[in-house]
Amino acid sequence: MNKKGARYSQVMKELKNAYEQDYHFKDGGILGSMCTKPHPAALKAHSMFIESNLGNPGLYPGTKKLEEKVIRMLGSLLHNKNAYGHVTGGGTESNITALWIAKKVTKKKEVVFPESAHFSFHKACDLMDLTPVEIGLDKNYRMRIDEAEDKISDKTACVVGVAGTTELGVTDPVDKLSDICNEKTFLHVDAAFGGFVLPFLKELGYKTPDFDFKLKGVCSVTIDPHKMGMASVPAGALLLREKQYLKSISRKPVYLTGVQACISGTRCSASVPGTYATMKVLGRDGYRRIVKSCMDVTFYLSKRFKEIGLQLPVEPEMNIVCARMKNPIRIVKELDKKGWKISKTRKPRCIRGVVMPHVTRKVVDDFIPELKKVCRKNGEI
Ligand code: 0PR
Repeated sequence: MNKKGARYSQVMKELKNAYEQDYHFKDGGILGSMCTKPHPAALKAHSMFIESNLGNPGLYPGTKKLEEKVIRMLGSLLHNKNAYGHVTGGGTESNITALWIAKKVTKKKEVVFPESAHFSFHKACDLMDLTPVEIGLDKNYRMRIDEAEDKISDKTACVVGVAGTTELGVTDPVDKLSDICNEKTFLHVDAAFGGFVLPFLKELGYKTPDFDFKLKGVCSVTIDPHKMGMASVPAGALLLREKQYLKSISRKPVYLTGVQACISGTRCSASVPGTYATMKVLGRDGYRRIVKSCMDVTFYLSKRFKEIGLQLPVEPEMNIVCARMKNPIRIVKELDKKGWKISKTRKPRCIRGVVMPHVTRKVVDDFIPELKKVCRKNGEI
């Protein structure tokens, strides 16, 4: 820092320069992100509540009430109007908190999750000295239930099922996990991505698996408003079936104005009104329209992948499409140089398109010829 403050206009010029170096959803080249341009209501609400800090809730009773309403709305989306929980900084924080609760409640150490689970579960195991027990995948890249059943034991602190895997967007057989856990073993569902997709796919008439509190064995669910919920970053949420789960991690520091039952102390709370405003303005109809339009583009992208001779490991179940590649790293690198930001997967080796609302048919039409050239050059097709 300089001794003397710099000119405001000079600093703003620097910020503008940095902003221009970033990639933006509106420019169309981002095909590998699970986030998108937030809804205008989120932007407005977020800037309005920029001072809020739910780490000290007594000072922000208005924001606190909005958080309760957000939890109720998310709960009703996930078949539990009476769910407990809080808004977090995202899927990682929600997943770590879920395992923290499971550890406290059960006093056990093993966490059973599929190989396809997000790496936040490994972070959680590292942090809390829990033992990961990874389960293999079936031919559709879902958790193998026979293996899970074998490995769930009296040492299990938590079983995790994923509703919308990060890489392929498939959903584990959570109904079967719920039966196996039978309300005795803690079952957490990571619906960070799928939570704002599956309920609306169902309303659109798709055959979708049950994954939420409708299933008796499900104890907690991660759902991220900052992904398909169209809210401003960072906005995740953790929902819990029982009040005692929150109590197991709560603290009441004497110098603060309320209880904290979460990892963060001071926390970014502007995303709470951001999420509230977005959910209220969109309503179920709004989300259904968004999911429908993402799925239309998803099917279009998968058709165009096949037309240029690529193979899909699975047909898309939500708005994620993967195409097999011998060398996805090289393909992604070459596309990157041309301004296309698509991601890759480890298992199976693929390039991965996440069809968020900013990925339109026009984006696909511009992308496919470039992809074809790169694939031809590298002997992929
Ligand atoms: N659970 C699942 C199923 C996820 O897909 C993700 C994130 C998480 C948990 C963790 O969520 P947070 O990143 O909110 O903590 N999946 C993406 C990933 O890590 C997130 C992402 C978002 C990646 C935007 C890129 C990007 O531009 O790959």
